Amino acid sequence: MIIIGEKINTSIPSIRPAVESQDTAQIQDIAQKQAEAGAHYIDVNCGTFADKEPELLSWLVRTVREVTNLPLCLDSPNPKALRAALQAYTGPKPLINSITAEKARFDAVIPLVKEYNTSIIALCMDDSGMPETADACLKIADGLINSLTKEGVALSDIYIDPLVRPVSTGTHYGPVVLETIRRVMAEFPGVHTTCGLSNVSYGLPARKLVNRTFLVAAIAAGLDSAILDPLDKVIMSLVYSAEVLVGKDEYCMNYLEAFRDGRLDV
Ligand code: THG
Repeated sequence: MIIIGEKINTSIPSIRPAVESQDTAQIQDIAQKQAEAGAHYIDVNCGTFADKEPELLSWLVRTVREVTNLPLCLDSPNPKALRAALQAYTGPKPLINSITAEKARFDAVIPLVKEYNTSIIALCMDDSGMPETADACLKIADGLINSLTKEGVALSDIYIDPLVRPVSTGTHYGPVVLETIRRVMAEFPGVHTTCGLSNVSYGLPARKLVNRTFLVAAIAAGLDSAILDPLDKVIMSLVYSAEVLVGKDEYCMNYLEAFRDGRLDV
């Protein structure tokens, strides 16, 4: 499971002032903690600062890269911010978060993917909006995978995100995501799937319970990457144990290592 650590995001109340005041120590501390907790990518998002986003995102890139060798997940819909971040970036292949099948956004982001040789998260969304059925989601995913590979992007650099919506606003949203994950993984071998968990529980009490249960269901459907809080010991424990159960942890090595390190919540 490829873990994308979500904690450096200015929509989190404690992060917003840290980014605004360019508090290097606080951002570096959160980056290091996520790396120690087992993240494979560190997501950076300062989307709440619309006009200062290029400047702040590149500051985040430099600040985080100083303390970790992990690649970054550059989380912005804004091509100007993404370009500034990529110019500031040195290190292992980064992950752009994200492109969509909306024509203007696709055309603005694809040159960055090619020029900087990045991996890419592709959201199941096009100019007609967000799909309501797994069939519609698959059709968009199929189009995105085709367009990206035509541009020379390797299947292993593509992460399809079905876009999780709150189950409190539609009973079909849970099954749509799970079916989309299952079908993308079956029909496009080599492509990754990823998603953010927290939207699923929006509007419900005890949200963590719903997020955690959803994660396990999504792993059972084939999800091989997730944007989540790696400092949540319970959620990381569920990742390790679910991966054993779906046959993705040979000899239970990762699970046993996590146990030995005291990283499992039991
Ligand atoms: N797909 C893609 N990118 C995304 C999302 C997605 N980027 C943004 C978002 N959704 C994922 N990132 C976050 C970051 C923080 C929180 C939720 C989603 C958040 N964190 C709280 C915290 O850290 O304090 C609480 C975490 C918890 O306890 O669950 O709210 O869907 N491609």
